[in-house]
Amino acid sequence: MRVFGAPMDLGADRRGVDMGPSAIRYAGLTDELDSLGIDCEDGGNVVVPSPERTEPDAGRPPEGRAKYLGATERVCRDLADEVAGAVADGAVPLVLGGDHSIAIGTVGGAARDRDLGIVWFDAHGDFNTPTTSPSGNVHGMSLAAILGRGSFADSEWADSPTVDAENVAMVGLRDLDDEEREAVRDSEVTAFSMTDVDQRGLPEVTRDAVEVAADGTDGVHVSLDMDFLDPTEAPGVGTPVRGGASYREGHTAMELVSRATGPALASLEIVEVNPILDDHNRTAELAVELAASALGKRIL
Ligand code: DIR
Ligand code: MN
Ligand code: MN
Ligand code: MN
Repeated sequence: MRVFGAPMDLGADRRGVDMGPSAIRYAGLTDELDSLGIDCEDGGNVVVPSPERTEPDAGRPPEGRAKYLGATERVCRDLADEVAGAVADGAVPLVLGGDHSIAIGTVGGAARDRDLGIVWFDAHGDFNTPTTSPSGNVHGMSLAAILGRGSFADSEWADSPTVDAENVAMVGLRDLDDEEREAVRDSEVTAFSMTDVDQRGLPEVTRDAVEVAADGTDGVHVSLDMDFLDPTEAPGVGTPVRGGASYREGHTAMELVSRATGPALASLEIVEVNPILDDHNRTAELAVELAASALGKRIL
């Protein structure tokens, strides 16, 4: 396992998620993984320019708005190279965010030489494009970018990731923009909202999601936006939304991910931890616990 930090906050309005990787390391990530017997090295952080020294309109899309797109592309290209390097060395990459725009880099690297499916745990769809986004924030567009939707079809990301929409499952949705909702409905992705979780239970939904991602692929990438969890458990996130997964549901989902994917867990990322809004680092501590569950830790 190789850990990378991506202290990225160009993709979101609120400053603070750039401190996410530090907070998660401070919460004891590598010690926890060591105690599980996982051989874990820390590859350090990718370099992210500060917004004060970055031109928001550089790399502007032909239509619509995507703030800091040029700088985001550069960071994601670097991250993709690091992640692909880890994979080439036989290590499973674990990327710490940073806002969710970094998923473009993580997946770009993780899927460079293989077909991956994705399970995307998130309150949000991250399915906007520059023309549908009400905010212009790239963290709300990252899954659409990964799938090359809209104007992202001609963007030059690190490496065109080998991800088919039919192998993407979203879990935990409860806050979609209007056009984004239509885009999710019209696409080939499988979307499980919190209504599905309420009605069918998280274990069943998670099993289905993993099956979608694993079907015919070489492995599964798990992207965990900490706002998947309810803000009572994870208050330190960029954009909290009520009605999320409970503490136990979070662990159950991650345990099922590891049980169901086994050696096929290709890569993992944990994003949107915002220590400024947190309560004594509990969200980062929860991120460490959830990483451990996803990587095989069990109560008994
Ligand atoms: C909103 C918020 N849908 C947007 N997205 C967030 O800006 O596109 N994604 N918070 O994580
Ligand atoms: Mn997200
Ligand atoms: Mn590829
Ligand atoms: Mn989110």
